[in-house]
Amino acid sequence: MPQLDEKLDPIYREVLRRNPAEEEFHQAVREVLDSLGPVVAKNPHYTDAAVIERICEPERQIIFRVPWVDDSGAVQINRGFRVEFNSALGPYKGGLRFHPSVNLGIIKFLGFEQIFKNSLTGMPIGGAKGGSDFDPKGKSELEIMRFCQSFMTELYRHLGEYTDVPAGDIGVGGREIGYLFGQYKRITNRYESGVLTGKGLTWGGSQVRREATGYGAVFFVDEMLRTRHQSLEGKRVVVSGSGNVAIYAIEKVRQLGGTVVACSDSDGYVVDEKGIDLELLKEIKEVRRERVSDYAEARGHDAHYVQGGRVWDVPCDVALPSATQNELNAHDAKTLVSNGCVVVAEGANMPTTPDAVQVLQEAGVLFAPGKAANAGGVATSALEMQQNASRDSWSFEHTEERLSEIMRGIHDRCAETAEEYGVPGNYVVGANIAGFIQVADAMLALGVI
Ligand code: NDP
Ligand code: 2IT
Repeated sequence: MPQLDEKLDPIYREVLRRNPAEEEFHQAVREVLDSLGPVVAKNPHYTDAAVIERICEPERQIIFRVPWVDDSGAVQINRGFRVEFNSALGPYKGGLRFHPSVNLGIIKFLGFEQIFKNSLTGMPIGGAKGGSDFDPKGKSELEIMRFCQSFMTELYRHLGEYTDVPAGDIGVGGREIGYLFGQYKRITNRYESGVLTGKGLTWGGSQVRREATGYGAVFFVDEMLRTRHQSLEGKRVVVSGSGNVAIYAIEKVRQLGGTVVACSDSDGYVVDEKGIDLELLKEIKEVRRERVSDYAEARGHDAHYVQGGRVWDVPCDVALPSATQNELNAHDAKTLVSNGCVVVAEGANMPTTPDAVQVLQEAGVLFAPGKAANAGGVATSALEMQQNASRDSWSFEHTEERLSEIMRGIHDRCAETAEEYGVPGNYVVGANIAGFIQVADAMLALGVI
C-alpha cells in the first residue's frame, strides 16, 4: 500500500485505534484517505477544522436485540444495527442488510461508503446503514415476517422521513420492506410513506427503484466506454451474484446489446454462452427463491454449472462484481486482465480488494468504484422520497430518464475531478474527492457538528 499523506496518517491511526478488529471499516476509510492527500494540501482548513476526523466517527450507532419466535416455537435472538453516520447533506439514508456475516464493522464500512455515494448523487441525503446477522436462507415466509416486525419494533423510534430512511440491501428486498413498513405504520399510526424506500408500486414505491442499482451501474459503464469511443454492443459481460443488483444489470446489458455469459451465487457460478436467460433467472431467483444451480439444471445443455470456483475465470470484456465485499482479489484481477477485460464496475459495495484495484488500474482497465457505479439505487430512493413528499408517482420512462441523467452526472463529476487533480481516468480518486468535498463543505458551514 502507498504511504498515506503525513496529515492523514495520524487520522487513520486513530481510526484503527478506536475501532479495533473492524477490518472492512478500516479498508473503506483507508481507500478514501488514500485519495485525499492533494485535497488537504490545497485546502488546509479541512484538517484544521478536524473535518476528516469527524467524518470517520459516526454521529450515532444503535445496536439492539431482535428476539423472535421460529416456526417450531423456539425463541431466536439476533442482533440489529443502525449506524447513522452523517447527516450534513440530509436525513440519514442507506440500506438494511440481513446476512449472517453482518457485524458492526461491516455496517460501519457500508455506512461510511454511503456518505460519499449519497453526496455524489447530488441529492439531499446523508449516509447510514443497518441490518442484522439474521440469515434469511431457509426461513419460512412467516419467520421472515416475524423477524422484520421484531426488528422494526425497536428500530422505528430512530426513523422518520426527516430523520433516517432505510431501504434494502443484501437479504432485504420488496417483501421485507413491506413487513417493515407495515410494522412502522402500525406502531406509529402514521402512513409515513417517506420513511422507507424500495416500497411496492401499489403502496408508495417508485417505478425503477427495483431496477435502479443494476441499470445505473450499466449506464455508468456505458459512459466510461463512451470516453473510449466504444459501447456495450457486442460485449461479453460477466456478473457476479444473482440478486437484485445482478439481475437488473443483466437486463440493462442485454437492452444495450451486450451478452451476459455468467453469473453466480455463494455456492458456484453458471456459464451460459448464448446469454443468461433472464426470464428464467428471474423466475428461479425472485419467485422460487432458488439457486443458480437450479437455473443451470432448468436451462439444460445450454448452460454449465461450476460448484465453487471463481466466476472471474470466465473470459469477458466487462466484469460487474455485484455480490459482496472483497469478492474479486488480485489473482482474479490478473485473470481478467489476461483475458482482455477492459472495464470493471462495482455493482456491489467494495467488492474489489485494494490490490486488485491496483492490478486493474495499472493494466489500463477502466475501473468504477461502487460509490459511483452503484449509486443509482440510492439516487432512485431519493426520487421515491421526492414522489412521496409530493404525493405523486412518475412513469417508468420519466423515472428511468432521471436515473440515466443522474448516472451521467456522477460519471462526469468523477471524470472532471480526476482530471482536475491530475489523474485523468482515475474514477476512484475522482469519486472520493468529489464526494468528500461536498460533505466537508457542508459540515464546515454547519459549525462544529
Ligand atoms: P441480494 O440479496 O439481492 O443478492 C445478493 C447476491 O450476492 C446473491 O446472489 C448472493 O448469493 C450473493 N452473495 C451475498 N453474500 C455473499 C457472500 N458472502 N459470498 C458470495 N456471494 C454472496 O443483494 P443485492 O443484489 O441487493 O446486493 C448485492 C450487492 O450490491 C451488495 O454489496 C449491496 O451492498 C450492493 N448494493 C445494493 C443496492 C441495492 O439497491 N440493492 C444498492 C447499492 C449497492 P447467495 O444467495 O448465495 O447468498
Ligand atoms: O448500498 C446502497 O446504496 C443501498 N443498499 C441502497 C440504499 C438506499 O437507501 O436506497
